Amino acid sequence: MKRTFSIVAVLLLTAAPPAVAAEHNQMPMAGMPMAQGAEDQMHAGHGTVKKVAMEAGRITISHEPIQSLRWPAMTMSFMVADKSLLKDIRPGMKVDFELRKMGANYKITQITAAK
Ligand SMILES: [Cu+2]
Repeated sequence: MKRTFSIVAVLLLTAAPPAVAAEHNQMPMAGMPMAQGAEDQMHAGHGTVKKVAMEAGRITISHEPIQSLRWPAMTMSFMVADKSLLKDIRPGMKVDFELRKMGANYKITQITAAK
């Protein structure tokens, strides 16, 4: 057991985030169209609300394809950047929303009833 732990520790140290980030910044733009700048890019989505979990800051949406992310239509659960975004949102509503990559996940940064 102890031995397993030390191997895991070595692997974690090897993959230390700062080294990876530095390497990533030095990559040329060519050949990686979507990756660079994806962190602060906005993506617009449209869909129907299936479930709202305001306390958890989560919402489930059956969304249409999102071209800018190359996502097909699907039903999925999203975190919202701020729980208060959900205060007027109810299941069954058609909504327009904006996604932004925050850390490892895409979070909803704006959501309104579709016009
Ligand atoms: Cu999706």
